[in-house]
Amino acid sequence: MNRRKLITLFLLSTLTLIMGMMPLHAQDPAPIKIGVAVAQSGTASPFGVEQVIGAEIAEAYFNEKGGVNGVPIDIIFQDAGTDENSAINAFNVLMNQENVVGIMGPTLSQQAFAAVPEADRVGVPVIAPSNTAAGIPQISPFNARVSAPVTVLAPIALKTAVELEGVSRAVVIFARNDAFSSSETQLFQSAAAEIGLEVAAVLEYQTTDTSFDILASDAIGNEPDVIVISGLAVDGGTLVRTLRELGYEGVIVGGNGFNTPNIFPICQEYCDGIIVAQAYNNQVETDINLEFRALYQEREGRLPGQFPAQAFTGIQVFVEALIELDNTVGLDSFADDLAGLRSALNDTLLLLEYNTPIGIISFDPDGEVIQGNFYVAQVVMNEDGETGTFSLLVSVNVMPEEAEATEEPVSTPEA
Ligand code: 1QQ
Repeated sequence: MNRRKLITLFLLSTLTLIMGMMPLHAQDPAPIKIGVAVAQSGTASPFGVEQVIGAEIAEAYFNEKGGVNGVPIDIIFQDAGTDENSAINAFNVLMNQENVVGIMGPTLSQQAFAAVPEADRVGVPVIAPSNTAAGIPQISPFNARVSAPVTVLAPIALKTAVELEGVSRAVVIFARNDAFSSSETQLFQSAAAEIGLEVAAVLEYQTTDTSFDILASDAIGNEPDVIVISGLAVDGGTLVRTLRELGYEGVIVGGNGFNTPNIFPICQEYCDGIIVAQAYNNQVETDINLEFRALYQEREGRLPGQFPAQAFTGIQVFVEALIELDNTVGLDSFADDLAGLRSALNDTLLLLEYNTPIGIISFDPDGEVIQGNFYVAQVVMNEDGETGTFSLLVSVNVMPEEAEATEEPVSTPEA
């Protein structure tokens, strides 16, 4: 064999090898990109970091189960910060540069009112993992939430405080520059009126405030036996701390902003006793929750709270809707039609029922979550004054078709 034949043979066999590899490569489809835009920085990050953990656990969990009929999902994180503009920017990067099929985010309702209209313009489905203010699903037909509205949660917490602690005179405090806090306090105030709880004063502050001495003195001066706070984790936790330092000994009811163990290092031993309503409880023994709880505990060395559970759920909604869409229409049929895929995904996700760590959920046509189980917990701090648990007080079942909520007190602590 001469040199030229040898080269030709070499080239031919290399070509065969490459061609042999090509179909294999073509069968290995690109992962499906799902965007997550939550608060990885700023004062909402106590919630956002927990949401990242929930989303990462979901990514690994569903990929382990085969992703979307064999195609893995790839979660693209983009820090949505704590303000409106950062959320808008994160949404734009995910939609227009990363070409994700859908977005889970942002963390705050305040941000959602600014960022979701951007997704609406482009036609990208958005799952809100923690936006609880009134009006969130109505921002856009492309917006659904897995975070139950405060309409359900706030009155439950207040009723529990009255029933368990016998309180009668409240001071209500809220952060006026935050959409969620302003929305939640309305519900606390009307729930107070409904159950005959006297409201001695309604006081306001801003989430950017750093000193709460004047506010706390003012609140205490009204001689309440319960103080009801609608704020976020850092400001709310600092307010609790200040109230206790100034000698307040009554009951404290916190809203959804208190629903993360990340408040523990903020109010420390003074977090003890805060009553808070929750849309998730980690003691629920469904298969999916036991799996989620074990994965979270293995990774974080503690039990999960509401924010990672809702974030896991948001990703689950996307994955299961994508599987349904693939089974019915075939994701391949969209080829390069990303807009068509996004729109079909939005339509599909609104129609399904999901068995998730937060229970069995579905959506109404607006994208409002339909969820049956809620809980009231009380913070129990450990000796170290840094760690603690949400101990379960009451479990509430509010199925929409039932006229009245049934309540059963629970004795098992959340541990
Ligand atoms: C909202 C909230 C916050 C407490 C979530 C982090 O519920 O902004 O709607």
